[in-house]
Amino acid sequence: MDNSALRWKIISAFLAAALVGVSCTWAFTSNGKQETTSNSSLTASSEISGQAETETVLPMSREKRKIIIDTDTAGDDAVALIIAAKTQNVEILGVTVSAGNVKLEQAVKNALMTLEMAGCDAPVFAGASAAYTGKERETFSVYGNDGMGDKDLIHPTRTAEEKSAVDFILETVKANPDEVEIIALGPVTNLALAFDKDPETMKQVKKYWSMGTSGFGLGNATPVAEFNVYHDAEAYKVLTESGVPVTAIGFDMLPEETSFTKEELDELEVKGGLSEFVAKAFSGLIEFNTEAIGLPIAADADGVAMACALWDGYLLETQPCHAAVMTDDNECYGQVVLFQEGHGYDSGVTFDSYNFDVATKTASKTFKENLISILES
Ligand SMILES: [Ca+2]
Repeated sequence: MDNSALRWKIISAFLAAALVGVSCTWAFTSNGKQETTSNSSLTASSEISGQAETETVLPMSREKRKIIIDTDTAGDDAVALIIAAKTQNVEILGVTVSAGNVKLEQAVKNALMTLEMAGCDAPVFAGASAAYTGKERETFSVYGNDGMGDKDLIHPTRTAEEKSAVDFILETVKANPDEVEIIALGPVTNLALAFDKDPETMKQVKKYWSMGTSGFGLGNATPVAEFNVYHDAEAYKVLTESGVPVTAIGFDMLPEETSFTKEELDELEVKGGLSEFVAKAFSGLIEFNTEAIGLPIAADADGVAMACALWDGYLLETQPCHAAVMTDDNECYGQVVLFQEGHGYDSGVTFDSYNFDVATKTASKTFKENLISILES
């Protein structure tokens, strides 16, 4: 299908949806939670030549968005990049990279390769190779040594831009004040360094999204810490204490229905194109989880975070919190303690600011179906 035909199908479907009264509104519940309600469906029916035909409509952002993606690119970041590249009304101004899942050079290559596969020419900027404190960062990938399943997928034809990630972020935000959203999929070292260099400009970011924290569940790096925060808790502390609005999608937003089974990935792999690319990139995670937890499944934290940020009707509920990041060198390193707004604590503790919105409910059952539609588009 060429682009114009695809565009017309999407427009037609949305007009049809509008006629049956689609609505998507923000509301505040009595306990202070933000809630989105939507009766929109990501599939729409149309009548062609007297025959009913159901067509899948790609998930989209109804508002035009300008985004910067900050990533430590491995398999699940790759899926998130593909989602962003393929979601309607989203302009990726640039992709900034840090070490995390894999070392910086490998993460940059993974980002470039993924964008090429997705047909996206957004520029890529290399950022931090070490943690915010300057310590060499130990990388760890559950996606194989190259972060992409060790399937020899990585042959990008482009290279990263000369400009540093921090300079790109600051110059871009300055040129588009209160218009740019930053979606962070890895340790937020690049963002913390940008806050250090020019905090006033970083306050002109429209909104920050973070795949980070364990939400209200357990961690994956340790029992209390989620991987991205654990890899640079000092950087995360800079972000949470800056006072900017952050929406965090924690590790507890990955219910089983968002995970792929080995059989599902095998089915994707034979389809070729982006489906095969993602299936191969995730093969390392299947192997890791089979050994670590006895389950041959692949969850996609960054993909889910991107869906929360960009897809209309996917993020259903958030809880405003005050976030306190633990940075002492002990078993609690990387834990984020979430004080909920509107919740009375026996200690009587309250805070001036509850700028850290934590995802508590998503349309998780739609994630895989929508992602597969994107991979096949
Ligand atoms: Ca990541």
